[in-house]
Amino acid sequence: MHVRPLLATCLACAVALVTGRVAFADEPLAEVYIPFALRDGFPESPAPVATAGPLPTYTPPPTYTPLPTYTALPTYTALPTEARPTSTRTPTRTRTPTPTRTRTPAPTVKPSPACSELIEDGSFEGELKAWTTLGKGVTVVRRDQFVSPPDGEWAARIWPDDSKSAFLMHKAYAALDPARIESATLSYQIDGHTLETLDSRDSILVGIWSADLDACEGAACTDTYEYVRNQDIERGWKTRSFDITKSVTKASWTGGWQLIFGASNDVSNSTWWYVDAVSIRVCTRP
Ligand SMILES: [Ca+2]
Ligand SMILES: [Ca+2]
Repeated sequence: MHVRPLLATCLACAVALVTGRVAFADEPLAEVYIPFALRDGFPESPAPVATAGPLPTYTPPPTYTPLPTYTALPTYTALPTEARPTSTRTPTRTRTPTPTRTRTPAPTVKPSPACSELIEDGSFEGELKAWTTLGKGVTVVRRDQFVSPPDGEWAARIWPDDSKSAFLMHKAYAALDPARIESATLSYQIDGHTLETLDSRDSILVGIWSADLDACEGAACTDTYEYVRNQDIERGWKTRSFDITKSVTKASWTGGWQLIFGASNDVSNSTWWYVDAVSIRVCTRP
């Protein structure tokens, strides 16, 4: 048998087997290939074919479960330090030292300064014996219906004429030693009266003046302690007091010093003054 035809036949058979058609009528076969099993006759019984057991049940692999996403652990935060409570223990009481008693020294007994009165007849009860006057209109008057002296029965009155001035001056003293003078105080009582209706027409001054006006000039000769104009008059007796230490110790007044009351009137409507209880009290250091 030739191989080529046999292959063609077998191919046809195979096609027939596959397609279910028999092509034997159209294509004569020179030789039909018969398999050895068929050529040798069919076996009486087919060889038993091992029966395949049931397939094992398919067990699917376990479903893959993804691992949980890694979560970073929280950062460790240190626990706060516990505040230590402040001790409430009461501090130990400090003993207050007892102050040392200081012995108070006994006060020094200061001897009283010796004081004296320089004005002679300051109450004018002796009719101007220690006084001098300059100009007209200075006199002493006794208590009557017009005047009531505060000291004794008499007082000095200074009543210049119109357009005139008048002065009442106590006798002079030499300058006192400033190192020895504790104080020098001038005091007096004064009562002014006026008929003047205009301001600053009449006036009176009270001061300590140089006893030698020719030895000094102008304001350097006078220390005025009071100056009263007619419109400033307060009716009734008024007490005045001044520290005149600087005046009575003034060495530049070579002729000494003296107390002066000086009044002045203008052309009309005169003004007059009563003066009493005049005093200059000087206290010296022991
Ligand atoms: Ca008097
Ligand atoms: Ca006048």
